[in-house]
Amino acid sequence: MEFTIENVTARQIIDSRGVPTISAEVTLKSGVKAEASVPSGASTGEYEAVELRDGKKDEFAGKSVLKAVDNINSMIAPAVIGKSALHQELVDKTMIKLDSTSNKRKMGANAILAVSLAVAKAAAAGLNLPLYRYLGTPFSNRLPVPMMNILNGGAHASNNIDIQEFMVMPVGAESFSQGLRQCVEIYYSLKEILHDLGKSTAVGDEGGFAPDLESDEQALEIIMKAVKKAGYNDKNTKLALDAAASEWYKDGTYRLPKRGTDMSASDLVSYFDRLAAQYPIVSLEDPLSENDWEGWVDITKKLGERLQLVGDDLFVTNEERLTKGVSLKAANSVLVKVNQIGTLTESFRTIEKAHRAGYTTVISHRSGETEDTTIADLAVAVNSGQIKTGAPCRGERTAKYNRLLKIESELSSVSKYYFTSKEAILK
Ligand code: 2PG
Ligand code: MG
Repeated sequence: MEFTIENVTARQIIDSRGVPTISAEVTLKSGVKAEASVPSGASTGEYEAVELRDGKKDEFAGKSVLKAVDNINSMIAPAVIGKSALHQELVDKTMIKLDSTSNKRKMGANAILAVSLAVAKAAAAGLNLPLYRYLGTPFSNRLPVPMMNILNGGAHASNNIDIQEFMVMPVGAESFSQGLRQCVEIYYSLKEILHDLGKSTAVGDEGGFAPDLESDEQALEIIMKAVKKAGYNDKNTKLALDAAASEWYKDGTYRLPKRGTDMSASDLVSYFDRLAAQYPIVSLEDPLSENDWEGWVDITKKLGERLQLVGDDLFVTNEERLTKGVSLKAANSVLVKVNQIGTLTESFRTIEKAHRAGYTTVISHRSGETEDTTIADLAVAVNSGQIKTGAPCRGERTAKYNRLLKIESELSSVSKYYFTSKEAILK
C-alpha cells in the first residue's frame, strides 16, 4: 500500500543547452516523493523513440515540451496512479500501451521516460535504498571506467573537427576516484597545451575543449601530449572515439562535413585501423552509419578482435536492433541511453541482451543534460563497467562524476573498479 503511486506531476524545465525538457515528480501513498528529469541529444539516431516537441516557432524556437508535460498530467498520471511503484515493468508497460505507437510518438518518449525514472526513484526512496542498489543486486559494486570526452567536434562544437568525441579512459587506475583524478589532470594539461599553442580553450556541449585544429589526427596527437604532461602514459590511459558517423552518411557515401572529403565505408575502416595502430585507441563508437549494416559487419570482422566497437545510433538502446546486430555480428558493444528507448524496463532488456550475447555496455549521457544523476546509479546497478558522461566541466556532467564518488565511498571496501571489455583491449 505505501508504495502505491498517489500522484504524478510534470513541469517544463531547461537542459544544459537551454532547451526545454521535462521534470516529473511521483508521490507515493507513504508521502515519499521523487523527481527525475530527461536528457536530449543533438546527434540523434534516426531510430530513436520520439522526443515530443511543440514545434511552435515563437516559443523556445519550436522546442517547448508543453504537450508532453500535459500528456503526463492528463493521461499518463491517471493511468499509473493506483499502481505499485515496486512494479516498474507493469508501470512501464502501462505507459507503452497507453501510447500504443512503435516509437512513443503519441505520449512522447520524453514524457514516458520522466515518469519511468521518477517511479524507480520513488520506489528506491520508499525502501530506503540507494538507486543503484534498488535497480541492482547486493553485488552491484563495480564503479565504471569513465570514457571522458575532453575534446569535442562534430555536431557538438562549432570548430573544424569532424570526429564528435575524443575520450580518455583511465584503465590503469586503482579505483574510480583515482581514474577520475587521472582524467581531470589530463584535462588540465590539455588546457595548458592548447593555450600555449594559441588555440581556443572554450568548451563544447559536453565540456570538452573545442579548438580549431589542422586535422582530427592533431587532436589525438595533442591529447597524447596532455596524457604525458600529466604524468601518465599509453598503458594506463587509453583513448576512445565517437565518430558519430551517421551524421556523415548520405546516399551510400560518407562526407566529412567540416573537412569536406568524401569517403567510402572501406576507406573509413582503413582510416580507423590506421589511427588505432598509431594511437592507444581501444574503443570506437559509431565509426559507420546507423543504416550501413554491411559496413558494420565488415568493420567488426576486421577490427572487432582488437577494438570495442560501440553501436549508438546503430542500436538506439533498442532490443530489436541489437538482436539484429548480434545475429549479423555487427559491433561488439552497445551504448545505452535511456531516452533513446523511453523506459527503464526496455533499457534493462537491452542491457541484458547485450551481456548475454557477450557485448559490452557503456552507459551514456546525452549532449543536452540536466542535473539528474540516474545514469551513474544505472552504470553501477548493472555492473556495466563503463560510463560516458562528458568532461570534468559543466555542472550537468560533474553531477554524474560526483554521484559516482559518493557511491564509491558508500560501497567502500567492496567497491570494484576495472575495465570490463575484452581482454585484448588492454594489451
Ligand atoms: C553521442 C551523444 C552523447 P548526443 O553521440 O554519443 O555523447 O551525443 O546526445 O548529441 O546524441
Ligand atoms: Mg554517440
